[in-house]
Amino acid sequence: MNLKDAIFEAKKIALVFDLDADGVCSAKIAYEALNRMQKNVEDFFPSPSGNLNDDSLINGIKNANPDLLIIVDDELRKDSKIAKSFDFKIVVIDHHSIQDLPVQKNIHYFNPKINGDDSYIPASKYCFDLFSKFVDIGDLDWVAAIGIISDSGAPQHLEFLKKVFKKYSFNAGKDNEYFSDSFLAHLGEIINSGKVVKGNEGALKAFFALRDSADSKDFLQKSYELRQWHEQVNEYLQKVLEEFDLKKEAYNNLGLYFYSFNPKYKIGSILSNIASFKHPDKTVVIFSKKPRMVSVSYRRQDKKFDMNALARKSIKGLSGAGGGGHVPAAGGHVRAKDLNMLKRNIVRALKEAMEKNE
Ligand SMILES: [Mn+2]
Repeated sequence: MNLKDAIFEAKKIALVFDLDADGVCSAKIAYEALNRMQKNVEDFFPSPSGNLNDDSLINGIKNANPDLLIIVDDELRKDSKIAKSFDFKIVVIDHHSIQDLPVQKNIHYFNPKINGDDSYIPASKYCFDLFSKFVDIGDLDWVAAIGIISDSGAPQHLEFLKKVFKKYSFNAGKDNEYFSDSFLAHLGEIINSGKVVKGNEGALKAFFALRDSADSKDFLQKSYELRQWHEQVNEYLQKVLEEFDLKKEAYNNLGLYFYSFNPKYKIGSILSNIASFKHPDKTVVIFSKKPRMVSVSYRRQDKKFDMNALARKSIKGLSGAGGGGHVPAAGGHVRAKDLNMLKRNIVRALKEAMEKNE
């Protein structure tokens, strides 16, 4: 399928994107590219990756009634309700796992892994490259750079990032591997605070601020409320990081850390990133407990074990559970009452993986 033709043929386009900064930046790039092709997008659906089964999402799309649905930075699996419910054209532009791709005439999948490209390409950079083939979006390179840095992809895209920082004279910070203290990392954190404080609604707010911004300065001005959220989140995060050090459950023979908490904000993913970069040779699993569900973040920065495989394996047999992601980082969710079962599954799966490695 030709992406350009599919866009030109479409009369009503809706956009689904992941809640994090890479997802929001991918949505901005897709939106702007479509706009420059004289195509307007009217309906936006932020939705967490691996969770394209949510009834409110399905109903929202039904009501929007598009003839082209574009999904960015979210993995669409063959068992997803989106795949089963709709027969209009669906384009997925993603960089997550491709092991459960839907095979349907109306679904067109763009993922670098399909062509055997195993290099790590965050979705915003992949969107940027894909749309750049037929529409001029060169001025959105800084948006792609935010997505790269926020999705921990800087080491794989150093040349691109160096060019962007030089072009705009942005402060690159001291961390020349992950750019974690750079100006664009800061913008990524501001975008992420939408998801962290208000979930879907906050991600949508972050998207609108970015969508309506001509450049990075403009975005800083338009994101006033998000920046305040960011400060609140940071304060809370420092407190929880101290608690992680004191209260984590260590399985020393497995090189495994568990940490459970009742989060005030959705910081599980950020917390697991920071904790795992502090302990790159440990498998760090964070459980964010809510009344009925537990969100899970799996991290292993030295890549000795595959977190996508661990996430998928550990939820097997648990109903209402989901999970998946990348080799160093994955996420998932289980029902609260299955938490102990999940922990046992993780321990068992890690033991098996260790034995295989030996
Ligand atoms: Mn991503």
